Amino acid sequence: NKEYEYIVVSERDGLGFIELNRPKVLNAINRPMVSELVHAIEAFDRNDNVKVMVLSGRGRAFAAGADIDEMAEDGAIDLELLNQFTEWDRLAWIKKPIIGAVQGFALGGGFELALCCDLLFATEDASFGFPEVNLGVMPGAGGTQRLTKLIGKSRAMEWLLSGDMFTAAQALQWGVINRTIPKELLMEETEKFARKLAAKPPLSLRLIKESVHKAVDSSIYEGMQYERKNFYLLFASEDQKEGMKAFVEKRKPDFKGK
Ligand code: CO8
Repeated sequence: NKEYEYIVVSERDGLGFIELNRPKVLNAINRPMVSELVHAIEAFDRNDNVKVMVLSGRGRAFAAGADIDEMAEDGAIDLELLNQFTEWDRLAWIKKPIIGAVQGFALGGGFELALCCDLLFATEDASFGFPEVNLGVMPGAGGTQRLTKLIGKSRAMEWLLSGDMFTAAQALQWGVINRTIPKELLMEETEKFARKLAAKPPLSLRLIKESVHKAVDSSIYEGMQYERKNFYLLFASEDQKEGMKAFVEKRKPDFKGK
């Protein structure tokens, strides 16, 4: 873990933890942090001991956005040549479930990072927003697309055009997050849920995640063909045989991830 400067990673009991670690600047996401994040998440994705990942931020924010200092002087051509989002976009290809545990601010790029998670748990005092409009820019890492697909045009417009911060209660009501949790219990409850998922057959988790992603991005017909292929594919796994046999024999299944 010494290889990372801006994040902290750890692994225990089938779970991979990634914590953003620039608390003094509310975990503002600079470019090296994106590289580290993608590197760490991809490493957990390949690590057989890790079934589920948990992403959180240290200090009083999940992440207050991309690092404004870093990009303040950039020009459009600098950004085009930098092509920084090729790395970021790889987060969309991660196979294992990622649970985001959000406390404090999830703003701008920090909110976009949260939207890359499969499930979001947040403290009651968390706040979410896209303040880019107040800086003369706009989201650039999927915010306008992911939020709109998630909550629909009208609500996304309100959020994105106003730049306002919304409460966790509002985010919950609009279906952006899965649940709110009292602050002192956030990590405990998130971990409990992650453990529950980690006990499931990993191949099912992978193909369910992949199929749900497909639904966001395709017609019902196309998505259902995709779902069916994944459904059939699971019948090639030992875990399917074991899961169904265990049910018939009225015992607990012993899943192997194969
Ligand atoms: N970038 C750099 N530094 C930041 C950022 C940021 N996004 N957010 C906070 N900080 C720093 C502050 O400058 C301050 O540093 P210092 O102590 O040296 O002055 C420290 O964090 C603490 O912040 P505050 O003193 O401002 O704390 P407050 O509690 O008063 O305010 C706020 C908290 C309201 C969250 C405030 O810090 C704020 O408005 N931050 C900026 C939020 C923002 O505009 N975010 C959007 C950034 S643009 C963006 O994300 C574009 C995404 C494009 C793609 C990204 C891919 C990764």
